[in-house]
Amino acid sequence: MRYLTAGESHGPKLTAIIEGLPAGLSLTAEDVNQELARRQKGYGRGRRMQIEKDQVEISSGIRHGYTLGSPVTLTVENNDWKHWTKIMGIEPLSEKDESEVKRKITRPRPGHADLNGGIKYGHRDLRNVLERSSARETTVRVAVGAVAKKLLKELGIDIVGHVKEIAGIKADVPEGLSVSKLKEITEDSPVRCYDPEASRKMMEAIDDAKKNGDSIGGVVEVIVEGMPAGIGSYVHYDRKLDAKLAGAVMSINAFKGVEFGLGFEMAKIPGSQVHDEIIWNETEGYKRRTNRLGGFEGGMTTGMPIVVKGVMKPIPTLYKPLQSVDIETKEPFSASIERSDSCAVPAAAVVMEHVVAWELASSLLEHFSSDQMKYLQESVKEYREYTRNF
Ligand code: EPS
Repeated sequence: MRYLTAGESHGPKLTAIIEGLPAGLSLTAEDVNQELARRQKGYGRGRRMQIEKDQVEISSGIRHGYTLGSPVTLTVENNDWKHWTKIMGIEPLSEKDESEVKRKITRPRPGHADLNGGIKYGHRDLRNVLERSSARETTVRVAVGAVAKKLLKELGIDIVGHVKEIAGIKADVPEGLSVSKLKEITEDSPVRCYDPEASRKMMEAIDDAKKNGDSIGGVVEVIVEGMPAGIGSYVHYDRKLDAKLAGAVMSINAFKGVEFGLGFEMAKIPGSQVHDEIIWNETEGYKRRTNRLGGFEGGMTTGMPIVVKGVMKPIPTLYKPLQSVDIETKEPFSASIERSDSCAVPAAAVVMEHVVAWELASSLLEHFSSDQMKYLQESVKEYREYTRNF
């Protein structure tokens, strides 16, 4: 399976095309819309989220509620586009409009794609960079991931993303909590966090950041239950599934690091307290007594829950901007101020959930190559049986 996305933050719409989905997967616009609504929530978002009410239009690949096996096209309109039709117009500008729209962005924001993107594509109006590098693109990535989540669900695989930490405030989350419990609790939290006391402090930290014209980041975690063992491979670097997941997580806007299980903590403790002992019982087959490695050994799933964390840096668009250089005059200036969110970590938890869902769904289709959901389900069932008795 593969997909492409297209669209600018203030352009008419965002588009994704998914190719390689099996036929016979039940899918409706509502399946996607409920995930888009989850991404739009979260304490700390700016005004843009009040303008948008993200809704998908599915224009190919589905008939009467089921995938056909042909490419699926998903589009989400930008409501804000109507305010940007001149600035972001597709057609050449008339002379009159040109003077109106001329205000170029020439002061790159430190930490954003502005300067490097301008250098790369030769854009002297940095709007040409920031429109596509904006995290608005994560909208259609969630739409794509929603389709993947539907496929995982039909294979008995459940997934959740939640917030572990914002601005150094850590959530107290009991170990081994089930995905369904985490979902139930975090869905009602304004910061998508299990711990109510930490949630309160996180919201205070967001208020403070907003007051100070600053932004804050955090750590999000995705947990997946039900992945069979042995997906991915140890035989070649580009077939290691944990490596693919790490790449996918790092591709989310503003993400700067990834950890599996105990992650960087492993550097501090001996092997006897890191590796997970192997056990077996008739009903469940092979298991690990603990899950410190987060569901991966040798680039392959162990059959234990996948536990992966990602760190999101504070958003680089600051109302109290840092110093930058005007690319026209080369004079030092404060960076451009663009409308922004003071904290998008709760939304990022939803984005990461969907990005991980996509990688896992793709890896399953690679392993159990199938053009029909029915055969995919049968193959996975048979394989689970095999791994239990191996
Ligand atoms: C973003 C800036 C803000 C965010 C946006 C990402 O948008 P705007 O420039 O329109 O105020 O709200 O996020 C989204 C639009 C979204 O859907 O998540 C940026 O510069 O990355």
